[in-house]
Amino acid sequence: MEKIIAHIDMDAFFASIEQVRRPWLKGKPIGVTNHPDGRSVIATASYEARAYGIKSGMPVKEALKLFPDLILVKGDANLYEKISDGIYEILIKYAPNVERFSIDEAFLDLTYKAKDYEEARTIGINIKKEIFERFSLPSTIGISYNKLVAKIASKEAKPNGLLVVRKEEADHFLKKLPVSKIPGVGKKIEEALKKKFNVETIEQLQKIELNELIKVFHTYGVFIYNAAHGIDNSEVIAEFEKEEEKSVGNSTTLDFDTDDIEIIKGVLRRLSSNVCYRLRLKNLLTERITLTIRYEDFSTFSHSKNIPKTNLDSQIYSEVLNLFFEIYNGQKVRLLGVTARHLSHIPYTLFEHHEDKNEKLASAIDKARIKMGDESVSYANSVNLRFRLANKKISGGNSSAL
Ligand code: TTP
Ligand code: MG
Repeated sequence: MEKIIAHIDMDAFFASIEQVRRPWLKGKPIGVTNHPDGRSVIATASYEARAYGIKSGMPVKEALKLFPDLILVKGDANLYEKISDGIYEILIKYAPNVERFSIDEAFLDLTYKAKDYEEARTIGINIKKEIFERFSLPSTIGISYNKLVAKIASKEAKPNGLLVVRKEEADHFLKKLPVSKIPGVGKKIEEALKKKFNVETIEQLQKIELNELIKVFHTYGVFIYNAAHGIDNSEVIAEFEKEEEKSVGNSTTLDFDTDDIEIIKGVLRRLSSNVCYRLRLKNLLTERITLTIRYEDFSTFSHSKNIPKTNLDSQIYSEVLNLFFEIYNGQKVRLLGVTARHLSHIPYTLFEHHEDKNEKLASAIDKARIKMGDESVSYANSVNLRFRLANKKISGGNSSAL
């Protein structure tokens, strides 16, 4: 059955809120920041300020150089979160499946709520109206047959818009857009596509074969290929379903058994990086790390540690390394695994430079490109099961056997 998905994104969210509670700022070029004294970055700018080139993530100093009359407003994260909660309360009245994607974005699965796109459009109009009546805030909605195209549609319809892209219209709609409109395609990927394939538009990207993209971007190439063709089979994950995520793990059997510490360190670094990348994709932090070692004789040991909440490569790698040296017995290693447990959702990151985050994601993807044996990225449960099947010895001390 073809789905009907809506993506809602509030317009200049923080700036619009500030313009509502300080009506004299309405229609003015404002920038919301944590430190109006110039030490921080612009979290977001009103559309009036965007006309002067002011963007999210821009250092305040740079913004003032570009447009000295910019009005700086100190942000109020608690208020924005409260309003975000209020918007969510409105959305769940319209669809049981609502996925909160960021502080001001959500996906709604309207498949069983709307019999066709016209009904979905009416629901969209009503949602926009109710949010405006309750909070005086403008929003934009994209409606399509999957999350990807719905999200691109809402971006194209901004501000205060509503755009329906039917499945049969999607190809035409996507073709004319630059590749940067694909969510997740940041500056680095954009540059690589230009350099390697001379590709700038989605229409040009559609002409590149899947295997060519995989050669350059590895698994991320599959995502880029699918996105260019409007393919996205991911589900709208309602908030109550999200809680089920218990662990994220990554393990690999090495190409050859080794006791070369440098090789082992390299593999642990990549495993940590892959786990972190997956955590970041799912907006999760971990508080417990488990390292698994299987030696050449198939004996398998695991060792865990509670750590401060994180999803950063460097922090997790250094903890994993400590765990390794605490239990390593000098034998040749056959398999290594890193698992993150005790997961929690990241509180909405405010005032963060999202472009940096994308760059971090992109560099994590780059690292993941390096092939490591029969690398398997999987959830810990399935990894555990496979380990249990092959497990021979059980370790003592404070390590726990799988
Ligand atoms: P966005 O939805 O990306 O931006 P926006 O709502 O301000 O504007 P648009 O109309 O283009 O959707 O982000 C939502 C809020 O998240 C934004 O108002 C402020 C905050 N934010 C940051 O704190 N830092 C950032 O780098 C970005 C992009 C957003
Ligand atoms: Mg927004």
